[in-house]
Amino acid sequence: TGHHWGYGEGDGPSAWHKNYPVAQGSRQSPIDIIPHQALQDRSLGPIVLNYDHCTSINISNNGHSVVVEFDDSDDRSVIQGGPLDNPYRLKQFHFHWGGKGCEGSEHTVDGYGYASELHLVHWNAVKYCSFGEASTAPDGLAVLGIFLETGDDHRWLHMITDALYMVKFKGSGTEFKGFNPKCLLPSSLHYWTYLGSLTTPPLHESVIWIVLKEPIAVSEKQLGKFRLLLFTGEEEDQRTRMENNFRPPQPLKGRKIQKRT
Ligand code: SG4
Ligand code: ZN
Repeated sequence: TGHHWGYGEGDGPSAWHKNYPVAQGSRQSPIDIIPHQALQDRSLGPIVLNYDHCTSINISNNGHSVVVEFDDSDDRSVIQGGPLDNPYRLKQFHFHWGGKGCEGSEHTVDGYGYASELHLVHWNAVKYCSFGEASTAPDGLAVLGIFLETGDDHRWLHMITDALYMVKFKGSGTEFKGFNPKCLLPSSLHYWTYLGSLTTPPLHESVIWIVLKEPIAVSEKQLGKFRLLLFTGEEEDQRTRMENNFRPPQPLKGRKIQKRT
């Protein structure tokens, strides 16, 4: 902990392995998903999202992304089914995005990226006592990835983009109650799933990834509001725009991708 990392020239993804050797490990994320290589497993059920209670607490800028945190003291907001043996509790969601065009997602599909990617991070509270403990266990986390493509305005993303001016600087945050992430889901929950890692240091190989096939549409104007955020704190003289905060695809190393249509 405490190592400095970022998305810049010297401290970006290609340098992370120096402080975090697991960056070159056997189950790193993200990956390029090649749909025709994904296997349909008959035992793989649909994913079920129970986000009926609005347990969001706050929104903040942690210097790497914008994060909405949830009350995870009970099972009110969980993901289950699909590849998961237990319900996993929603802890937070955050975004990755580019500076322009159709670059910005972490996962790619047949080599193509999307403008942004939303990650809903959940942890296994049946097997582990805390998020911290779960985040180092091979089945500790389940992250639901949703692609954002540019198109029409997204009706509900405004709830978030309208709050971004409050969290412009690294270290800033504000209350953000009653937000139900259900409104950010596409109509289909068909997905790809594989075993991977956190996509930022400490890059723990603890994530069961579930990536939805169907993207949601958001407007350029909405994405533009994310790009007004800063990687830097209020006290820093040099201001750096928060953009291109994504890690590129990592080697598959023999892993199998499964799908559910
Ligand atoms: C982003 O940097 C988030 O801001 C982090 O959230 C998150 O870390 C990190 O990405 C890695 O998560 O789904 N992309 S990812 O693999 O969830 C964690 C916070 O630091 C541990 C709160
Ligand atoms: Zn992420």
